[in-house]
Amino acid sequence: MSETHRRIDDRSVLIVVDVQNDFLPGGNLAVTDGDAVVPIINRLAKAFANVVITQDWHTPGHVSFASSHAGKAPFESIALSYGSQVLWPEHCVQGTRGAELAEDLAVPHAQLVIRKGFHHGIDSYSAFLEADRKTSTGLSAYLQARGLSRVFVTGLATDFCVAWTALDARAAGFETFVIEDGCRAIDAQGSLAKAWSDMAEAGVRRIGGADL
Ligand code: VGL
Ligand code: ZN
Repeated sequence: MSETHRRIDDRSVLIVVDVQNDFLPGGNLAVTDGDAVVPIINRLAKAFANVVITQDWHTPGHVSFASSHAGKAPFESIALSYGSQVLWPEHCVQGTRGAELAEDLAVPHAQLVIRKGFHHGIDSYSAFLEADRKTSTGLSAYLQARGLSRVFVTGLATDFCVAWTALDARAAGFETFVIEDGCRAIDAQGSLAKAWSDMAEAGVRRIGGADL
C-alpha cells in the first residue's frame, strides 16, 4: 500500500472506541494492558483534525450482562431474538465511574461523543449498527454529512467493539483502517484471531501508528 493511501487528510476521522474506566485495569471488564492505548491515542489524535469518541453506555440490568440472566456466568453465550449474545460482567452503566472516559485520555478536540448499547434489550459493539443489525446509531449519516470518508479505528477492545466498528464502517462504504498498536484485545476463545481474519476478508486495513 502506498503512503498516499494511509496519509491523514481532511476526509479522515479517528474513531476512539470505548476508552472507558471499566475496560482499563481495575475496571469491571478490564482489558489486559488496556491503559497502554491511552498515551498512544493521545499522540495519534494530534494528527487528526477530525476525531469521534465512542462510549459504551448500558442501562442498569442491560441484556448483555450475565447478572440479568438466571444461572448464567460472564463469558457464556445465550440466544437472543437477534442472535447469539456473549454475556459480560456488568460494565459501563450509564452515569457510573466505570462508564467515564479514561481520565488520562487527552483528546479535547474530539467533535462527537457517540454513546451506544443504551437500548435495554439490544447490545451494540459497533459504533454504527446495534447487535440486531438493523438499528442505526446515526454515525454513518454523521460522517457522510461531514464529508468524512476515511475511518481510522483505535481503542478497546480489538476483537469486539473495535472490530465490529471497523467491519461496519467498511460495509457502509468507508475506507477503513485499524491502528493495531492503539488497540488491546479481550481475546476470549480465539476471538482476536477471528476478528483479524474477518477484518482482512472485508478489506479493513491493518496498520501501525508508525505508518501514519
Ligand atoms: C466491549 C464487550 C462488551 C468493547 C463492550 O468495548 O469491546 N466488549 N461491551
Ligand atoms: Zn458493553
